[in-house]
Amino acid sequence: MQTTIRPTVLSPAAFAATVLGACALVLFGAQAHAAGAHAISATNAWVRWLPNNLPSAGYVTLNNASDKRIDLTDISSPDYGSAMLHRTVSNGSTTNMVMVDKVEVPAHGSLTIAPVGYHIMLEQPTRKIAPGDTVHLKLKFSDGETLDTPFAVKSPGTAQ
Ligand SMILES: [Cu+2]
Repeated sequence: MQTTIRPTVLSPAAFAATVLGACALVLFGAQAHAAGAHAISATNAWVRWLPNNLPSAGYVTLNNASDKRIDLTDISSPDYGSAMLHRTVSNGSTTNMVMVDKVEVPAHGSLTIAPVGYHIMLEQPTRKIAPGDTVHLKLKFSDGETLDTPFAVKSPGTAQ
């Protein structure tokens, strides 16, 4: 076998592939950097599932590692047509849910979205969801970051 080295001319397709490859590397590098710089992290993310297409409730603890207040401002999900932040308000005999625009994650602190208090109301599932599944919620924050967070789906009897 003999290898000959010849000057090569890249075809337009090969050239495009080379350039796109380089761009993908740059993008990957940028994302890796951004991931390391996230101020907010999510732990203990789970969904209290209810049967018969009843609304489910999402719960999560958000930790803010930065020295600035950051608000949770928007929630969306590929798994639900509707995902909203709600607060449970009780005044004596009645309990109501009110929609909340945003909620603060204090600097160097945490926000616990837990039963009795805040919840993420999840309605209109886009697929069949059952206990044991994982659903994904995109949590958007006032500093511009978006946290794609996996939530463990649990049956109503499962307390945490
Ligand atoms: Cu609600």
